[in-house]
Amino acid sequence: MNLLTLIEEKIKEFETIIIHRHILPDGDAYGSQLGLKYLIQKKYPNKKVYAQGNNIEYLNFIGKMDEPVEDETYNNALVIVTDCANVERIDDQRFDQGKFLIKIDHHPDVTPYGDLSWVDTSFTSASEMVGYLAIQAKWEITQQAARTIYHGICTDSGRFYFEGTSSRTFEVAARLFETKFDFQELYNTMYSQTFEDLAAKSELISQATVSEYGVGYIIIQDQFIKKYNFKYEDSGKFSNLLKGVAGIDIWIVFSIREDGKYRVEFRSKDLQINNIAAKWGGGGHRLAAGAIIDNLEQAMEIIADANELIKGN
Ligand SMILES: [Mn+2]
Repeated sequence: MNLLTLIEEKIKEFETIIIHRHILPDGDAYGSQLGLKYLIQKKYPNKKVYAQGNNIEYLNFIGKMDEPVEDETYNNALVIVTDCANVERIDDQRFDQGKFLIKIDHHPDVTPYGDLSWVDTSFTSASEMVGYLAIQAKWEITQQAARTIYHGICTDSGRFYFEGTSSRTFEVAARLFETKFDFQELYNTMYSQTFEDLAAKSELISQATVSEYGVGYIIIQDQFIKKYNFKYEDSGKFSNLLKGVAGIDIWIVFSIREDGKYRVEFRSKDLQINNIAAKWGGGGHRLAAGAIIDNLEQAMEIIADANELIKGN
């Protein structure tokens, strides 16, 4: 039996299914988690399917998390974790309390986990994997599931722009479009911003630094977050502010967290960047990675490494 059939079989077997994804969720985390939930609910209306983890306000238009389930609910449950490479980053650490654990992810398999693991870095997104699973399993795809999964593919692939976009990505997207979900409404929502957002971006751009080798970086401090009334987890939306700027080959955003540490988002035009993230205990894809560091001295070490990387190529 192939891997996808095994996953299908497990979903068929369990009456309770609990789906987790990574902390600081993005469109793909939500898309793969909720998309899978909606698909299973349509296919098996009598099963109990729960999405767990913190509810993130800016993703409410995609869907909402379920209330945290009771610990006992895990006893006879199938747990599926999507879009999360390592166990430390799984939102709600009870993920290992179920009867059977499945990992579905498109990041490099640095820390393998799960009784069953479907990891394939050739997918743009975990959402694309979930869409692909639905097609292979011949599950009915509702407009709600299609919208959710499509959003995840769009955010992780930069709307079919980033590395990894393939003919399969378009095949999955085409199948989602067949449901005739309102993609204009989705685009209008996902690409709309407030004037405050625009002002905030303009402030960050004006404070950005570009090194002589072409490393562009932005530092987001408490003051900025308070000024614009952002939440700490919102800073992810600035990851690509310096993308597509001539002369910038690597762009990095350091943003303060509630605990005083800094979240680092690395992006690169074509040089492999995830090695630098891994040096600080982070990881990710070749051209898009993340890490958490303690202070701005470490940030400067990262900039120095990025400069070296460009210099050496
Ligand atoms: Mn992803």
